[in-house]
Amino acid sequence: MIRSSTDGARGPRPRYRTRLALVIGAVGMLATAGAIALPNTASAASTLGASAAERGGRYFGTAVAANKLNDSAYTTILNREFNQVTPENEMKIDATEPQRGQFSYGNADRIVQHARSRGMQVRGHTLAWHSQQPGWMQSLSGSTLRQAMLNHVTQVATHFRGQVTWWDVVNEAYADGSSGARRDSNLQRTGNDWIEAAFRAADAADPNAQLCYNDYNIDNWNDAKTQAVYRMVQDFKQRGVPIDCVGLQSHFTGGSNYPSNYRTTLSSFAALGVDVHITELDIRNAPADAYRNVTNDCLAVARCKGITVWGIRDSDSWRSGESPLLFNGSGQKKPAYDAVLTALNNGNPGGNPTTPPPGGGCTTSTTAGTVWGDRYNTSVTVSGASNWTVVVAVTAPQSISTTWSGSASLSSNNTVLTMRSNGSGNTFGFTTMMNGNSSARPQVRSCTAG
Ligand code: 9MR
Repeated sequence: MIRSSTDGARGPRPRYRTRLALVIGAVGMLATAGAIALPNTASAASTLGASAAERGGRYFGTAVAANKLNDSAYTTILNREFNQVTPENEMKIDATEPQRGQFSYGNADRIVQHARSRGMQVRGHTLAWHSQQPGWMQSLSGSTLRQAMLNHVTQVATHFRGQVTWWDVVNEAYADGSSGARRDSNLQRTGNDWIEAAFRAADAADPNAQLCYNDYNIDNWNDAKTQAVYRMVQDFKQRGVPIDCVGLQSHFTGGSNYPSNYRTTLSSFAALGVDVHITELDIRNAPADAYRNVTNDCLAVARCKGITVWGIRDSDSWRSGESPLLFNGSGQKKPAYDAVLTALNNGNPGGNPTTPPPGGGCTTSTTAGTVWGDRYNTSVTVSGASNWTVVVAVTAPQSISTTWSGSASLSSNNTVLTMRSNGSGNTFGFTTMMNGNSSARPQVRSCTAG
């Protein structure tokens, strides 16, 4: 967690280690023979991630399973559509600490590498949870369990320090039903302060990560569980427990439905001074109107930073029988996909006409520039901030060769450009080498103010 002078939350920061001094000025290239000038028009974004990034620097992400990264139909959609990733199971306690004190990060590292090398932000899921505990942890109790849990939080958050933008520090700690009580679990029985202890340990291990509480069935503002989580977050903010965000899983499957007061829930949590995230969205039979409503509700709340769907194709879903996702089993876009993309493209960029998104907001418009046989130019104009950081990704084998009018960092394969304002105005540009792919065009992944 990072404290700022206003509200304690800062927007995500890219952390590419490779910083290249790039040639300033592609002016010479403009004189190259055979150049074609493209019309100077910005168009509606054609992918979920690019459109979300234009809506106040939001993200549109998906849960990812490491064992599907070899499935090219899967990765084609992942790489094209999404600018955020949550490992579906690979960062859970049973995956990362299968034996006490022995940590295992292979599959999680694969997902993180896949995401970050393409400019996608990563949500870590999850550090402390009553479920998916390895056998050794299930058998512990009392202060031994508390210490083991805190050590787990510390070790895992330290391993991924600088790579994970948000952590689901604690997952699903409240009971369903009308009690408003904590869920009974071995962790809860170590003492009611186990949640804040986990947040403090995560904060110490990765001070720059945004720390979230994540749960399901906290979507309906009138539910006792929602109210109980709200009171916990209010209490944490009042007492200075380091919490930055609340994740609403929003599984509208298995009998749960999208509630008409969902926007009230989002804005009420946000009014406590935390960001809100829709972290595991899926909706039974994927009705276009419910997906549209969720998207519009997020866009209407400035602190709603983004939406993650819980899988790509229906066949990837934990509830595949309900066909709850945006792509069918063949990877084709469903009507819900079109509803979400249209809602994003029609959305108010700042999310709120009067309040800029705290710690986040700027918007971009991308203009196609000159195209040559082997390369092409792109310019990006930023609005809503004079100091900004924009992340743009091109699709390999394409690579970025030259940039201008900003301070540039490139990922090691030159596919992800992090451009910071350098006082030379709000439009920057870059040249992309086609390297055999003449059709792909760059996608803005995020725009962050400050
Ligand atoms: O999608 C996950 C599935 O593959 C696992 O078998 C399951 C085991 O608990 O967890 C699923 O993900 C859950 C997430 O971690 C927390 N919220 C509920 C999700 C769906 O069960």
